[in-house]
Amino acid sequence: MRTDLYQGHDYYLMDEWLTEEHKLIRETARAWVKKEVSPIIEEAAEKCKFPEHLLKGLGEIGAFGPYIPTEYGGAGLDQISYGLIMQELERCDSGLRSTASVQSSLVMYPIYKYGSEEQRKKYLPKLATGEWMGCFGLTEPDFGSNPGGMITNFKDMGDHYLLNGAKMWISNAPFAQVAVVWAKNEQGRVHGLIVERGMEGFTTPTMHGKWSLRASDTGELIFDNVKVPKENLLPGKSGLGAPLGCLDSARYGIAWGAIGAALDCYDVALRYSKERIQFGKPIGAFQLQQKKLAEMITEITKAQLLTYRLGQLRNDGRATSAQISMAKRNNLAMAKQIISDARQVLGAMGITGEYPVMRHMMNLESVITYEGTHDIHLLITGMDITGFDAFK
Ligand code: TGC
Ligand code: FAD
Repeated sequence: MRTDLYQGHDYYLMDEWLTEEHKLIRETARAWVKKEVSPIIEEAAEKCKFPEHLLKGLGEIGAFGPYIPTEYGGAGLDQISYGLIMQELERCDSGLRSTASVQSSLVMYPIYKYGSEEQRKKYLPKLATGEWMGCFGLTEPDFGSNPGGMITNFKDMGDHYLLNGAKMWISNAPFAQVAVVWAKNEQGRVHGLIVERGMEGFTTPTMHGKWSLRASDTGELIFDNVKVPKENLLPGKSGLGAPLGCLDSARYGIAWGAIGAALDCYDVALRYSKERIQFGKPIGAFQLQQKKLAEMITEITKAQLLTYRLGQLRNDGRATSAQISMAKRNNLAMAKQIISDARQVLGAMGITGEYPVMRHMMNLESVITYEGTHDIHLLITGMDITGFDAFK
């Protein structure tokens, strides 16, 4: 098993912009990851199973609902803190970050933002500790990039709603106690419903055969005449803007997470380039390897600057959805390129589980697709700057 020797990289001295609390939060997450996750992550990815014993620890480091107010069990932190935690988790594995960002931004956030006071009190404290886990059902077999076409629906039966349909590619579904599900009412309006494990007609089959994000559990959500109590409807917002508003928060976390994956691969490649001798010299002494490493730290630094600024805008409540799309798209493309170059620096060792590079490379194939694909985010930027909608 490889010892996790990771040290952060801060080429433009951005730590000077962090508070002592930010640094403490980052160090706490990093130390926990090194002790509890790094030693087992490779095996979890091989087995294609999220290590559920980690949930309690994720709750303890504040990874579930970092920015949800403390009165509901959240950590009450700012957006930079949230980003730093996501960066440290994805530095280890995208699946680990995925588990935390779904819980925080796609389950706790909609319940906090659109839920009733009773719903907040019932669900948020248990979700914050990881005692209950949640998942977010938006994507359907025939509606991925275009969730507005969804066919999952519910009918008002007087004393309850009757939910029918299916969701696919749902992170955390196989073990979640709670699902925030987006479905259309009889008028075709999208609403969020809280569906609980154990409700008759609700099943969550695991999806098998993934070569990416293997340390995260992915499943389907099947609703076959599920009776959902009326008090489980999220009353605060309806329409497609409700689920898309949650995506803003998750996409922001992913932008930080991608930097984490890139930093890990840069860190490994830099160290390897100083140790691996060929032709009588460390390979880091050859210009071609230096080009790769120099470009890696340049691109990481640019992404760090972009994302820190986005965090400031979010703290001020001024970040737009299009700005978030730009960061998610840019940082994923950046991380994918860096990981590909890092794999080359490592030669044959780069394809083994001895190093994390190949696992990160496979993970990012999911991350660049979920929460809006690379192309969808480009079209969001295109629409923002031209005013023309090129989706349809
Ligand atoms: P469009 O007509 O543009 O918008 C419908 C309504 O939504 C509003 N809106 C937003 N509101 C808040 N935040 C955003 N980011 C928003 N984007 C749009 C919009 O203003 C409008 O409001 P209103 O009041 O006028 O009705 O919708 P469209 O059907 O044309 O679609 C636009 C498009 C393509 C950008 C959108 O559908 C989209 O983002 N598609 C990508 C789908 C996606 O990202 N799915 C993610 C599923 S969840 C997931 O992947 C979790 S992985 C988690 C993990 O494991 O980490
Ligand atoms: P499609 O929408 O079929 O797109 C296929 C291709 O067509 C893409 O390249 C896309 O960019 C392109 N395309 C589509 N529309 C246009 C257009 N208008 N113009 C140009 N190109 C276009 N979803 C959830 O709801 N909850 C989850 O927890 C969740 N977790 C996931 C976990 C994993 C591991 C993965 C892989 C996915 C997950 N998803 C989840 C689903 C994810 O959000 C969708 O896969 C994603 O939104 C893309 O949808 P799709 O796969 O159906 O691709």
